[in-house]
Amino acid sequence: MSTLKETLFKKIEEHRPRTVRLLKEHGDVKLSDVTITQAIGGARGVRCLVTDVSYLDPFEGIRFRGKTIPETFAALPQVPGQEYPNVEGFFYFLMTGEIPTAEQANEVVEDFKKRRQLPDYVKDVLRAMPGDTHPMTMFSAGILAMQRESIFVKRYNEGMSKMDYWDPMYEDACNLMAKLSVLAAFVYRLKYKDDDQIAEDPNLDMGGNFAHQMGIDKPYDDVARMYFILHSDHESGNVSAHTTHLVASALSDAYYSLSAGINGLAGPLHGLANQEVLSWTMKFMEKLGDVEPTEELVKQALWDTLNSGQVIPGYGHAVLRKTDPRYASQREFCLSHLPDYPLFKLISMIYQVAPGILEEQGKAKNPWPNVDAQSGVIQWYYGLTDWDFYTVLFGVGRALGVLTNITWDRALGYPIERPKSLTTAMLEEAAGIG
Ligand code: CMX
Repeated sequence: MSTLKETLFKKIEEHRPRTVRLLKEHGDVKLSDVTITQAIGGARGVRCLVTDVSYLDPFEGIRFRGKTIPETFAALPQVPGQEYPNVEGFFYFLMTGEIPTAEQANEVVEDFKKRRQLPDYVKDVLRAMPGDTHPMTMFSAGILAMQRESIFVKRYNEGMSKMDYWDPMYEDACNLMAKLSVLAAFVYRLKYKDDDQIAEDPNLDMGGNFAHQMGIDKPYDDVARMYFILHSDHESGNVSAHTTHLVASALSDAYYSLSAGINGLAGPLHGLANQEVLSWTMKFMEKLGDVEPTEELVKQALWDTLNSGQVIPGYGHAVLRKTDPRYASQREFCLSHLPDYPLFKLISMIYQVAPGILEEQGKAKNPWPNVDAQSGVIQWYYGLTDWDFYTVLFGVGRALGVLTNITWDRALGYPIERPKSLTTAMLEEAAGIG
């Protein structure tokens, strides 16, 4: 058994009695009352999900296993010649809550290398899709096509104790996680580079091999590492995490569950916002022609968007009430790597004016930028200008968190999810107007 799996098992055995005790001795303790606004309004703020993988504070932002983003980057083993840690070591941390040693992180790097071969039939499925298929559809279809590989299904059909569910779920999670960046690069080169594929490099970790298979030079390997880690997890209530968890709760395997979560990520109010940000910005620049962008012109364009009933992509959040630290982290990267890049300057100008405009409009509860407002400019700078691919990058990263979560869901025996619905007449009756 690998060190990661052994450590995970130890953590699971330590954790199980905590969940059992809460259920047995304190199951009636109330966490939330649900209002009519919450029932109609997307369950905002209803506290009814449990995860220990990450926690999102509205003002501080995300903590992975108790650590902020800077603390996470500082704690993970540094790799000589790299600015960012290996994604594989971060996966170890998310799964177990323990910072791996360099050796332990490297063990996951080597393990994932053995698992990352993309089956040929997946390539055939993707090649059969029309050329104008959205890359998120291709990414999701590629994941779903691999469902026949599920070890969970095989073991389940053989007859397996509930206590063992986590083991094949973990194996599926690792097999998938190892393949996702290879799948993403395949989709990219199929769709935008005439299917001119680049063979994987067995000497490289996930970030390095991804950059290599995308055909983008250094430091894109570090960009990929940073990007995948930053997008990994945002507690459990966001659409991609919640969907993956929900589907897995029916004991659907990791392939079914992740593909479903990726479909949720493909919505413009969620992960697709990163493509929308670039699309909005490029349309704005196109309209300007040779005219230099100014704050006044940006303000006008933002108002035009709002007045036409559309949202400003990359701004606002259901939980956050300040600038997203994932935005701040990418902004720091830009300030050190591309401070004078015109597109970065424009994105910074939007940051100067958009929050004020959203406040003036008075609708958005959070006028500050989220992760998606800053990510596209980095991709663009390194030559990845096909912005409809950006959400696939988000998807590779998000898988780190959601696959960890569904492994723990099985370890802790979380049941099939099934909230209760009411009719409108019932709400009226509860409100005393029925
Ligand atoms: N531009 C314009 N209006 C916005 C807005 C924005 N960026 N953010 C919120 N609003 C509006 C909402 O549409 C809503 O309007 P209605 O009352 O007419 O329905 C009102 O403000 C209140 O919304 P809220 O409670 O502040 O925000 P929600 O929790 O409902 O939605 C989110 C959150 C992210 C969907 C929303 O802020 C939004 O649409 N942002 C733009 C899209 C985006 O960047 N999404 C990415 C989020 C991060 C991610 O998941 O990747």
